[in-house]
Amino acid sequence: MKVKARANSNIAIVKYWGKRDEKLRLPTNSSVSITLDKLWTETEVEFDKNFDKDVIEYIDGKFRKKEILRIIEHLERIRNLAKINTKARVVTRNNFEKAAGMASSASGFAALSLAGSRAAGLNLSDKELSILARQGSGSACRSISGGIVVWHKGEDNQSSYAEQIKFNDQWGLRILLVKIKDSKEKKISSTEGMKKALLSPYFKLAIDEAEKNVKRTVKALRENDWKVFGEVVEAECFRLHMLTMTSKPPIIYWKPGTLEVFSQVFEMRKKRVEGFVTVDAGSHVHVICREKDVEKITMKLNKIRDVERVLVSGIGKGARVI
Ligand code: 2P0
Repeated sequence: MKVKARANSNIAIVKYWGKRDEKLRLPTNSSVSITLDKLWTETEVEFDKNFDKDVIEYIDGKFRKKEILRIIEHLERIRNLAKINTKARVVTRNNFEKAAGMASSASGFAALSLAGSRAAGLNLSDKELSILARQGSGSACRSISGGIVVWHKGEDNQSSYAEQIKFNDQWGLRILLVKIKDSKEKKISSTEGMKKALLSPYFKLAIDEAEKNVKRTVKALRENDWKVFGEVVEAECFRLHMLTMTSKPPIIYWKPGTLEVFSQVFEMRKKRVEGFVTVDAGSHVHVICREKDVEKITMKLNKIRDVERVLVSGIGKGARVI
């Protein structure tokens, strides 16, 4: 059977940065993310008895060997669940550049989990899909349900999954994706970066803080408390990068343009144009703001020399068959 699915990417506002089980991808802390409507991966999976091996195709680019092996490993998980041993053909494409701190593995493994499980004859619930996607890439479990999502760190494989948070958006929440020029593919993958972070002397403190920030974020969303929400978004960005910078050896993902964006966003806030910054394992900045301020912030950031473009995203939907 052949099934095609689309999954949107997500930006973490409480960050995942550390695993307590490498194989199952169980995280050291819970996290929260916003699904992005502008960035997505589409993946088609076909299982056929006539195939003698798995074939993985990436439209508009090439996968590295390591990436292909990781996708085949995920097909194995799906085959085990469906109790089949048929080989598959996978065709995938992103509408954005992969591995530049823009979370392609999140939308990628979410789309693969949905298309693959359906093509294998399974009809998994969102919770089961989230558990499956998590094993392919941690952040992918947050791209199943859509909206704003909390990933419960859980105790074991079955209790570590993500679900949508109830949120009545009175802000017109927008995410500005600010691409910094000359940011080639990131050199240190998140998987590698997380291993190095375990050696930071601040690791335990950072984990405790993340759990508190999950609670603060959920409360701020429930109460529509913009100030607290924004404070936590930025605190989390700096908690993550404090960990990367104090890793052994240190990792610095930022570029000069990243800092220039921070500086302009902080300046605008003094004039009540309120955006809050967050950065993943790369140099690009995501500015979280309200609809009323989108134009002013976008115009200002587009003037920065090191900014290539600003893309305005709303809150995205969950993974779906197309
Ligand atoms: C996050 N990131 O919470 C954090 C913040 C990047 C910075 O999750 O090893 O690709 O595949 O489980 O999910 C990126 O890490 O890592 C990520 P793996 P993943 O979004």
